[in-house]
Amino acid sequence: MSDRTALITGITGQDGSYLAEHLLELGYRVYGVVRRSASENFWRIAHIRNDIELIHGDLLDQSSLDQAVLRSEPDEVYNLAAQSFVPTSWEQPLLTGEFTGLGVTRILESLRRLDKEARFYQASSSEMFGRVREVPQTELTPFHPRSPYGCAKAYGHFITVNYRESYGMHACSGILFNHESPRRGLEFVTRKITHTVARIKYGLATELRLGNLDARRDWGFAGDYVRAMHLMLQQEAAGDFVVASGETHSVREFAELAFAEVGLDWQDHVVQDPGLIRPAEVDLLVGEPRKAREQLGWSTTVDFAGLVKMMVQADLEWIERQRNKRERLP
Ligand code: NAP
Ligand code: F7E
Repeated sequence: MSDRTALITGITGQDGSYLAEHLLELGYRVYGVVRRSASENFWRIAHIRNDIELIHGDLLDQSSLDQAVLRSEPDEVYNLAAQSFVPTSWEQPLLTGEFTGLGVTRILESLRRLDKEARFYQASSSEMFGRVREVPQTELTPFHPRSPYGCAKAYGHFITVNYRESYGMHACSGILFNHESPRRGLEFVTRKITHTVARIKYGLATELRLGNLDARRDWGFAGDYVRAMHLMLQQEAAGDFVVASGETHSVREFAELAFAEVGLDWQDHVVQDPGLIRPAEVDLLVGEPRKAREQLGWSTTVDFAGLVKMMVQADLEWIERQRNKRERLP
């Protein structure tokens, strides 16, 4: 068992919930930063709500981050909070820059001034590679972001490197490729597909509207990827690591497999919607996770087909539970 303490921003998100579970299993005391909201959004952490401590704070508000650091006295800080949906970053480029970019500096500043010994993890993204300069992408591949989100993440990445080099902080950046799960937000393409497939199967929908079917992503399971975050902070020297499956698949392939999982043909239901095409696209992402495998001893437990199956089955069960709940209502 560990006597270590972790502070997680973005604990209500997909990765935050899996990371909190993982750290609790390792015996950590876990604190999470949550934004105040009129209606709580804690469904991903409901099952561990009594095992963690939540602190109100916002990446826009320096004093709340200071308070979170002072109250939790963390050994490790995981900065997972961000405006993380790429299309929204074109609609709200300034806010995305504030949360996803400058927010990283705010939390680094809290640590620099109050707790320089705490180890820091920054959630960097394959979206920084954008119009890719080489295939596959490694820790040394130059960035060419293609969205305001990618630009903000590139800033967050380099400010993390800068605090490591300027102040000797143990600050790591995980360049994570797409990772998914039944806890993924419904707006992301994988969950949009699996949730709609389940709705179609139950007769609640007939079509699935998608944008670019040819876009290729390197998709993995979020539960695997949060283990890599923790491993990075256990290394003697801080560094940057690509975390990826090393395989690439198209949106079309994902849809084909998801419909096949429930015995349907994707071509009978998928409609291409030009309104969902992005102003600039990242066409081909595939990561080379050799450094993470060799230095961290990290590996995946779920492959592409396993991920699609897991997500479709979870959405079928979720809809089934909703139906049963409704039937039990008087
Ligand atoms: P997510 O589900 O969208 O979660 C984002 C989290 O950030 C939520 O808990 C959200 O809180 C919180 N948040 C947003 N703005 C905030 C603010 N101003 N102050 C405090 N908290 C704020 O994202 P995810 O998929 O778990 O991803 C985790 C991190 O990894 C993100 O930084 C993302 O950009 C990055 N990343 C993700 C992937 C991926 O494939 N999933 C790949 C590479 C990098 P609310 O619940 O209040 O909205
Ligand atoms: O899109 C295409 C879309 O929104 C994947 C975030 O976690 O991973 C995520 O960003 C691809 C794109 O994820 C639809 O054009 C087609 O090419 O699921 P997504 P993303 O943009 O890759 C990175 C690594 C992050 O860091 C981000 O935080 O799918 N696509 N049709 C569609 N995408 C969506 N959302 N909806 C569609 O209907």
